Amino acid sequence: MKADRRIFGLMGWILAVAVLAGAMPALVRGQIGESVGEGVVRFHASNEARDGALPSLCLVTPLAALGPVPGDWAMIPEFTRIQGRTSVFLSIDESTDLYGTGEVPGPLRRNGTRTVAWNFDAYGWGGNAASLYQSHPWVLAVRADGTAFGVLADTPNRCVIDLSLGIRFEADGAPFPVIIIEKDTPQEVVRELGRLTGTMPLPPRWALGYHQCRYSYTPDDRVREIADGFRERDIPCDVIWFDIDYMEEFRCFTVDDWSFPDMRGLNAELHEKGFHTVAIIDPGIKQEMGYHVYDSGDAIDAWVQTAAGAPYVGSVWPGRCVFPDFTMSQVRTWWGGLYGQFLSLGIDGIWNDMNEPAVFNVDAKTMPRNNRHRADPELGGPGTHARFHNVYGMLMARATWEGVQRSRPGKRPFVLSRANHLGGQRWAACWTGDNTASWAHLDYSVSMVLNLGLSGQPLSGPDIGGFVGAGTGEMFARWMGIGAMQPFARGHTGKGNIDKEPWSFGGDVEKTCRLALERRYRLLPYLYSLMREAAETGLPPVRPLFFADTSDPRLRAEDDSFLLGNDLLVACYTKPGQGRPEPVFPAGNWVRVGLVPGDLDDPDLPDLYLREGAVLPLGPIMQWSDERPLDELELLVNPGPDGRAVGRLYEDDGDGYGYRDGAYRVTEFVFDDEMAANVIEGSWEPGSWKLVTRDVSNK
Ligand code: NBV
Repeated sequence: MKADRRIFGLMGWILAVAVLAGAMPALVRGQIGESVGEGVVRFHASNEARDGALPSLCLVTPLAALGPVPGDWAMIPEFTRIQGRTSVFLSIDESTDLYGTGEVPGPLRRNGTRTVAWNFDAYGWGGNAASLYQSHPWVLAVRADGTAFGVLADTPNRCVIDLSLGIRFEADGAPFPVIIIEKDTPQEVVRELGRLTGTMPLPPRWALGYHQCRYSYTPDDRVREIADGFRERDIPCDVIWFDIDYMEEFRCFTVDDWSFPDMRGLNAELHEKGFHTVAIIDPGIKQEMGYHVYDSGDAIDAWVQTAAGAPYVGSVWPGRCVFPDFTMSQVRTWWGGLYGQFLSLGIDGIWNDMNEPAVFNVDAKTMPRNNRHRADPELGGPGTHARFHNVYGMLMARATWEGVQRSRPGKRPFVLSRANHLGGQRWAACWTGDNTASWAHLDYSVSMVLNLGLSGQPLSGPDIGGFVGAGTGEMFARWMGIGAMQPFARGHTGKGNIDKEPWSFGGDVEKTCRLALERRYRLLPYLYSLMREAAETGLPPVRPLFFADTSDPRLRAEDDSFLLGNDLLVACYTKPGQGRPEPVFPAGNWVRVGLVPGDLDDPDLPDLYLREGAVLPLGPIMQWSDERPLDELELLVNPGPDGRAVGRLYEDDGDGYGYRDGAYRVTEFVFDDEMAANVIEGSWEPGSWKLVTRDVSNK
């Protein structure tokens, strides 16, 4: 007995020394919880951690403590400190399903996965990649009974999200708080996430059309050829993109006047034909005296610094580059100011790439973690790159969005950003980076867009057709079919790769692509209504099947299909060959619908099913989103057992901010033997419609 006590005493000492030396985890007792909203509680590791907490970099506004943790609150996290890292653990029961974690490959259901929130230039990423370009330290959990909670690790630092046994966040740097949202449904949790981290601003309607990109369309005549290629073949398209070769030796905010002697004239021509254009801008600024961006940035000492306080120089496309320190508002204002003149060339939207930030020829593929940012006090003041790495892209997108907004206050900015962070939907849409032309990547694209939506980002999509590698015509056709049903639909491919326009794989594939895009354009009124809902509430347009019935266990891991809004089920086939498994359906009579002549017979298009009780408004096929006013609507109706069906439509003039002053209209369509169209919100009166009702129920 005595000997035992001595052994335990000795072990106790060894443990204590190990903990003090930082080699063993130390359980932090006495975590502090405080209510910060209805069903929202924030926990800190301790009083000291709370008092010393740095400002949040993902919340819209700091959250004030409103009172103690509610008495019946069940989700209590356990904080541990391990070797300078903080770990927070929440146990879950076996039947709880986990989602979110942002831009991640693999299945929709995240139980058992490990993600590392660390923005990373992941060219040609694989299915096991732990880190891609964006970081979302966020998990949505849905219990067997359909109630749900969400856990947000409020840290910008590199953060491991380990879902192998419960929910564990482990991050470097200072102790961080976690925010737990507890609600009756996953939808309410996602809406609350939108309230806390912000929602996407309503995009211009043209951004919901089809986009055509490649690295790069050059010179100007090639751009004309592509644009005419769409119009001559009657394949709908709204946007043509300029990748880095439009620049003069990759200097941002310049145009190579050999390839693009009249950029302004080219854009005017494209506008004339119904196209908008988007141009790429990277963060790496060529270190070269006499170049206006370098000179003006240098004059305000704009660059991220080394630990020794000199401008950090890294190599990217233009060679030796410096990088704007977007953590300073003065730098964001300067950067935003560069867009005025640039956009006056007739460019409509901006694409921010390489903003993890990516740096060539260094092992970490980014700048050193001990680089210095001279952040403003509201971001917590100066700090290392380790603290600001994950928000670098988000702050760049913010500077861009704000600059574009200031340059053209009457229009809605459209910005696409490769790197981003939780909350970044306020400033940029997302594409999933340099994917490959493989069936596996087509498959990932479905669950990625779903999980991004469940992580606050409603406007995302992959490079349709795959960026790296050729792929086959069949794969391209399938990809266009699915991509056309996702929020951001852009075809893109890498330098030196084969052509990947809708007509590049021959007549049959071209026909499928035309049908896929005609479907999208018929759905634009519905998609635009969903975007408005996302902007208002944070609910994404692309939703997991389990949103239709949160207590049906069959739907929880389903990621071969998704819901567009609540009313349309998109059954995706992401394997080669025509064998189609029967989709899993939520309860009710889901009816397969055709949207354009011929789509029901095309084996490469995903099948679409309309929910029982829904009215789906379809616009006419247009070659671009504003080709003509929305004066004809076909209403697809699938009446419920009571013979009724309901649908909604949001409309405004597609750009600008008139809708904020009431220049919009929400119409509710109620079918009960006959169709009634009731305007329930807004005062916009664009003219009258021709309405045609089609009952698809075969009843
Ligand atoms: O700007 C060129 C590419 C771009 O096309 C792609 O979409 C980005 O993800 N960019 C990366 C830089 C180099 C890629 C090899």
